[in-house]
Amino acid sequence: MDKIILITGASSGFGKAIAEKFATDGWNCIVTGRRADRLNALVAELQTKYQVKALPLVFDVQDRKAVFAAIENLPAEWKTIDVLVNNAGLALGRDSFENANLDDWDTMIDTNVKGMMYVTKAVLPYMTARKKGHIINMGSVAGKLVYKEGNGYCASKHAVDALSKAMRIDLLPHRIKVTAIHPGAAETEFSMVRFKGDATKAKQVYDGFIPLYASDVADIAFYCASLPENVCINDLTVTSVSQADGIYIHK
Ligand code: NDP
Ligand code: 8X3
Repeated sequence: MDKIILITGASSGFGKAIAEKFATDGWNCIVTGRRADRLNALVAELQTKYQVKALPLVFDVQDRKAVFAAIENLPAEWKTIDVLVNNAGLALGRDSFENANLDDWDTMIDTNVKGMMYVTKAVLPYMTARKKGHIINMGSVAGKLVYKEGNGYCASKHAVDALSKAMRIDLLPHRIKVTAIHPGAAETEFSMVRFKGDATKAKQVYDGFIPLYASDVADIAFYCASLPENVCINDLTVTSVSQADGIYIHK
């Protein structure tokens, strides 16, 4: 099958927009997440609107066995994955270190760091066998600078940054590209998740400035994956015009 992309966290935000963007160019999409209803609706949209093949995979990236089972059990024609987007992730809470919730820390590290490692490890054999592939990791400006009350989330995204560098070095002999994209504040479901459903707090995050949108990040991921075989964008930080880095936002 021609051009296959696997996107984790495709039930919402960046991941969903990335699937839609690649589908406009004829890419067949494996879309993953925990919410089956959302993924099924996306698959129907991709098939009817863009006429591509699409496959939903429902698993929690924190669950190592489920990750490997889902990917190992892919039909053979879906295993020639050209692009893997490690996008599933979340922030939970915005608390000072001494007040932060231990379960929130566990979930962020297990999802953003270990989940990304499991999915990559499960997909890699199909890429190394072909000496071909592109891994795009979703970092954050929070992985470049630590901000106040960002402790666990910032640590997890710094780990994504470090692991992207590590993958890039170790995968050189296999000719696998590794791109880390580090977006600034983008209006998705991210803040609703971070503030555990508190819509007022979530909305306040984006008040008074122009944020990024999911489609912006999707366009960038698509650009990174559209370059000639010999070219790899290694690391890319992107913010809206209102933001300089993980700390300075002009309101
Ligand atoms: P959303 O909350 O809109 O989307 C997050 C996605 O991750 C959902 O599809 C969700 O699917 C999936 N996900 C979360 N936890 C798990 C899990 N345990 N197993 C499988 N899938 C999971 O947020 P964004 O689109 O904004 O976030 C996407 C990525 O971008 C994250 O890694 C985030 O840290 C990063 N990011 C976000 C920024 C922002 O300002 N929005 C800026 C910089 C980086 P489901 O719930 O169905 O499992
Ligand atoms: C999400 C952006 O600034 O909330 O990674 O950390 S920020």
